[in-house]
Amino acid sequence: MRSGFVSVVGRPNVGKSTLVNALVGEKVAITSSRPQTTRNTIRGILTTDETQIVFVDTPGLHRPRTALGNRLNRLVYGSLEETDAVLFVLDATQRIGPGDRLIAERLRETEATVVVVLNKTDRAAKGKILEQLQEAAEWDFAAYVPVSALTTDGIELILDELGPLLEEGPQFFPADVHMDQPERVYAGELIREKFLHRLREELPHSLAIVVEELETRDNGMVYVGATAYVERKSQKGIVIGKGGSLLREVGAEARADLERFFGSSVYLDIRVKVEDDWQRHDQLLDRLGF
Ligand SMILES: Nc1nc2c(ncn2[C@@H]2O[C@H](COP(=O)(O)OP(=O)(O)OP(=O)(O)O)[C@@H](O)[C@H]2O)c(=O)[nH]1
Ligand SMILES: [Mg+2]
Repeated sequence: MRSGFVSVVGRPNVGKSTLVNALVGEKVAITSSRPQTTRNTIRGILTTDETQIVFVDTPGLHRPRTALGNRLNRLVYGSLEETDAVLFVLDATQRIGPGDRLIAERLRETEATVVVVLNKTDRAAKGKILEQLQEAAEWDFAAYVPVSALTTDGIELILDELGPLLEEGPQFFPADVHMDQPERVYAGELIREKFLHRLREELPHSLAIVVEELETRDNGMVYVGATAYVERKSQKGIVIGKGGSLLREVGAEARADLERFFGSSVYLDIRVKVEDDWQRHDQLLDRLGF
């Protein structure tokens, strides 16, 4: 078998997680229009008869302002040390900026083969796409592939580029496994995603979900007990909503996803707690599972 690890890196919100889901063909990572949705490296696994590619989705790279931000950046650059290839994702709807250039500089120092993926081409004019590709070509990376992770247009072209880079190696995961997250962590992510879709501005960054209980009851129902941590008292009310409305809506949406995932009915219980400034404290980050 030929196999390898491929890290997916780029600025926040360029579509890295959407891309990994498209490549794997399963929802392994949550996505949202809020920057910094991904907070951990998440492995998504694509297995065919002769190959296995382990895609490593990473948090968006940005100038860190908190202990959490620092951890995430270190995590991303750390992941590059064990990788065979890198997908460097750019957003076709935005100009190439200083953030992209900084990442490009760092990537030029790595030994891994770098493939540039220009994403969101469904929302950009042909002329703009060409301009961006030309501008990025100055970095002199191994290949440049325009795609839409959303419509999956061009996704096979990425696999065509990666195929020849894989070397003879072990099968890291069983063929039917698509991700490496524990069920508890994945369940927490699905819940967080529903909050992200409904919360505005800074609040998404202040939210952490911990699933404390996950068990199948005698009647076959899966019980999920989760806590939503916010950083300030004022945020608690927002997360709960008027008369509990937001929490109810998020709960219903998350439950539907969880039921699909577990293939059984789910009882979901979400509590909300305030944990002052958890993003800034290393001890709290440990406890919240970062
Ligand atoms: N139109 C369009 N939107 C896309 C495409 N890929 C991703 N998006 C959208 O862009 C937003 C960000 O996508 P994510 O996959 O969460 O981005 P990310 O790079 O993983 O973001 P972080 O984890 O925060 O760094 C979401 O609203 C996606 O639906 C695409 O090909 N076309
Ligand atoms: Mg992401």
